[in-house]
Amino acid sequence: MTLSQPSYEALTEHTAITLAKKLELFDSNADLVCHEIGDGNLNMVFRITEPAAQRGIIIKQALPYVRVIGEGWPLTLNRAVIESEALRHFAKHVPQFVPEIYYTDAAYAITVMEDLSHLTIVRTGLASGSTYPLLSTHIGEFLAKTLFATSDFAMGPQEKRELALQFHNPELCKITENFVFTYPLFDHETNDVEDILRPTAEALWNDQVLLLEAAKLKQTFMTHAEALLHGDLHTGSIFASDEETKVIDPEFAFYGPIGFDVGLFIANTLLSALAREESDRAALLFHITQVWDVFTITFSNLWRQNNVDDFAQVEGYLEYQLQHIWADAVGFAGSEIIRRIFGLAHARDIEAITEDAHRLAVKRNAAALGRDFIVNRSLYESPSQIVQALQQVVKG
Ligand code: SR1
Ligand code: MG
Repeated sequence: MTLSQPSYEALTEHTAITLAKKLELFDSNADLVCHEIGDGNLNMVFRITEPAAQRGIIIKQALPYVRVIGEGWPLTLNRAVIESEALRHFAKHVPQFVPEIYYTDAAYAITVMEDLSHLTIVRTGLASGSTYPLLSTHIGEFLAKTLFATSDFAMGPQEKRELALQFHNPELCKITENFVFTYPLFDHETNDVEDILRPTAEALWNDQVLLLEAAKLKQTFMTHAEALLHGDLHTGSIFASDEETKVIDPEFAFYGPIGFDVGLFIANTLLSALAREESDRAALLFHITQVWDVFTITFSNLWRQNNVDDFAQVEGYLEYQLQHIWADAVGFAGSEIIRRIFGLAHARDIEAITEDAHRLAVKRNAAALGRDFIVNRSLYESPSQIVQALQQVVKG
C-alpha cells in the first residue's frame, strides 16, 4: 500500500508490516511478526510485534462493511475517525484508562495504537475466573470524568453543541437503535433465539407493558444528547489486569444519555455474574455496586468544583440528575441484557456454558431481570437492589 494515495485499501498482514515500517514505528530492518487478531463484529485488528525487542503495536482498520455480515451490509469508514477522536477526547480527562494513539489515517480508516496484550479482554477474563479487583473503581472514574467533562455542566451549551457536531454518528447509532433497542423486542429475522427459549422470547414480544417502556428508552437514547458517550461499553470493550484498566473501541461514540454507558457496563458485568457459580459471584456483584458508587462520588465532586450552569448550586439539582441517570442506566441495562440473550450479538460467557439446562436457566433468569429493569427502572433506587434482584431470580 502507499499512504500518498488517498484511496481505501484493506490491509493484509503483509501490508500492515509495510505500514508500520513506513511510519518508522520500528527499525526498517527489524524482524516483525503480524497476526490479524480481530474477533469483533465490525473491524480488522492487526498485532505487529518485534519479538527480539519484545514490543508491539496494534493497527486497527475499519472495513467498508460489517465484518460479521459481509459486503452486503456497507458501513461508514468514518467510524474509525470517530473512534480515534473519542479516544483523544477521553485521554484529555483520563489518559490512564485509554490506549495511546500513534497515528491515524482517515482515508484508510486506520488507527495505530498501543499494544495492550499484557492485559486481557474483561469478558474473556471474567469467563475464566478473573475478578479484576480495580475494574469498577476505574470504570466508575472513567465514566464520571469523561461524561461530566463533555456535558453542558462542564462545557456550557455552545461548546458542547460544537463538540456534538463532531460526533454525529448516525450509522453506528442506527445499529444500536436496531440491534439493542428494537429487533430483540420483536420477532425479527436477525434475532438468535434457542428453540427451547422461543416461548420466553414470545412472551416478551407480546408484553405490551414491556414494549411501551422499551420504546421510551429507545426514544431517550435517540434524543437526550447529554454527554459524549463511549456508546458500546460492554466488557468486550475493556482490557484489564489486576492493576490496570483500558477502555477501547469507542466507534459508537456520540452525544447521548449518560445512563447508557453506565447501564451497558452493569448489564454485561451482571451477565458474567449470572454465568458463574454462586460461590464465585461476589467479586462481580461488588463491581455492580462499586461502579455506581465511584461514579456518583466523582461526578458529584466535579459538579461542585467545575459546574458552569447557573443552576448548579440549586439544592436538589445534582440529586435530580443522579437519580435520572441511574433510572436510565437500569433501563438501558435491561435493554442490553435482553439483546444479549435474544438478539444478534450474544454474551460469549453465557454461550460458553455447555450444559444445556444450566445455560437455559441462566438465559431465562437474564431475560426476567432484563424485563424487570426496563419496566420497573424507577423503582430500583440503588445498585444493591439490582444485586438483590439477581440473587432472588437465581433462587427461583
Ligand atoms: C451488527 S453489530 C452488533 C454489535 O456489535 C458491536 O460490537 C455492537 O455491540 C453492536 O451492537
Ligand atoms: Mg466494538
